[in-house]
Amino acid sequence: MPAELPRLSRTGPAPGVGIVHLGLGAFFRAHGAIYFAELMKQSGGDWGAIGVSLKSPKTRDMLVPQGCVYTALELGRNGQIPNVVTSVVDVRVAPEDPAAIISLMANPSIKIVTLTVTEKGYCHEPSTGKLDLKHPDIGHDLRHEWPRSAPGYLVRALQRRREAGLQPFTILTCDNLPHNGRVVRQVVLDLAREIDPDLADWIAANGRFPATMVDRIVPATKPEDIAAVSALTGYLDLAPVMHEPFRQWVIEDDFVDGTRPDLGAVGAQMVDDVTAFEHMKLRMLNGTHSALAYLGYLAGHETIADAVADPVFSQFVKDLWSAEIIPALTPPPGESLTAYSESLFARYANPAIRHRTWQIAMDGSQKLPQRILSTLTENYSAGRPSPGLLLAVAAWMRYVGGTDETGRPIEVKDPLAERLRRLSDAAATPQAKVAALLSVSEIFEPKLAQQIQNDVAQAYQRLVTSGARTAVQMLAS
Ligand code: CS2
Repeated sequence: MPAELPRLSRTGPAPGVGIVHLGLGAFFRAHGAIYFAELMKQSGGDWGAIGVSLKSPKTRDMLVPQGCVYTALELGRNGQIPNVVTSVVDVRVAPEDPAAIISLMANPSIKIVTLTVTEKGYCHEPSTGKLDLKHPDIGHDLRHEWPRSAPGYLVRALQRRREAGLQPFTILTCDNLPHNGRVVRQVVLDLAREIDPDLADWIAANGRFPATMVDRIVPATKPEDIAAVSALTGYLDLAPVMHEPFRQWVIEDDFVDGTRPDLGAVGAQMVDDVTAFEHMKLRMLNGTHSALAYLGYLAGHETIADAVADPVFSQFVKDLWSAEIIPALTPPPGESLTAYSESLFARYANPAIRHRTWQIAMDGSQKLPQRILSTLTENYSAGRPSPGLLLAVAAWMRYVGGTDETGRPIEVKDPLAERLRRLSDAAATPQAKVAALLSVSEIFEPKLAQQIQNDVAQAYQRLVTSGARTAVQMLAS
């Protein structure tokens, strides 16, 4: 690292703060924070954000010494465009001082709490959408005033605002969950009801939880990216983010007192109902991302771009869209799903984006239902064959078994990793492994599990006998 370079720092005054963001990771810094920065550049307003890390101090330790500004590097096919993002004003680490986070969120200047806490951060049961009262962090938050979980912070801060006679903040979730607004509303109300039923009634009456669809491909920043940003800009930035040129943000226009920044002026789409956009994106983008991640990883492809550069996988993903996913979707107003699939393919193929299959493979137990299983459910009831999606489910099962095709261990990151591994190890045959994994009812609804069991078992057997790449190739013939 060229240590003699000057460190990036903030040059102008920091904006006023109207937003607290829970779970400050690369995605929000390369997406929402850029919309807010552009908005303030265009028309002012106090829409700066204080980021809160719910676990690790890493982001704070990198960002605070450089005034919380950072480089967002756009990686297009024709070059790289650095942009210094100034809308994040401070970063706090929640476990170091939870009381200070509650006070911050209860401050009347805070109008919106945005969240990217990943699928598992909502502590809900994916099959019912209800708060998982057995979740250890929720158990903690029920017994203690100072919380650990995202729902805990939201509820305790709303409680404080109610006591102070303030309005709630709008809760704007930016995670890839179906009905994400409804999910966050449900977990907040469930937790509030356990703590104080009157608080739950007040939140139900006054709170707002607009659903959103967020989209931008943001691979994790690698050490070599930091060096590349230095070489390009002449300064040292220890917390850059890498992103593709494309971005999309569709937001339900439902804010407390109608108070919101004019995000439409910087390209967000404000709509009454986000459902069709959300289904399109979760199933067409995230669904094929996960399918390419498990099958591509097993076939030895490091990134999505590498996978779709392989003709076997490019045919596979195109067939998934046209034969299995699009037929089960209703296009959002003004969108052509075929055109959307073509633009997705071009985004995947962008060689400048090194988005690792291993990164996308993470947390599959939390991702499969909305990305792949929802389409499978609809295809089974319509009598439509889904050989590619079934193979993707089998590949996930192979992957969580923990050994790749060359016999090397896979580092499986998933909240259910240990349990999945035990289930897989305890079963001797492909059929038995598939049956054991399909019994995990947080992931698979029993009816679907029964419907897909034989087909997934055959697909799993093909993966074992022929390997992932050949199994994918066999689908086309
Ligand atoms: C990816 C997403 O890591 C993953 O699971 O599928 O992060 C994806 O890149 C974004 O949702 C794109 O908007």
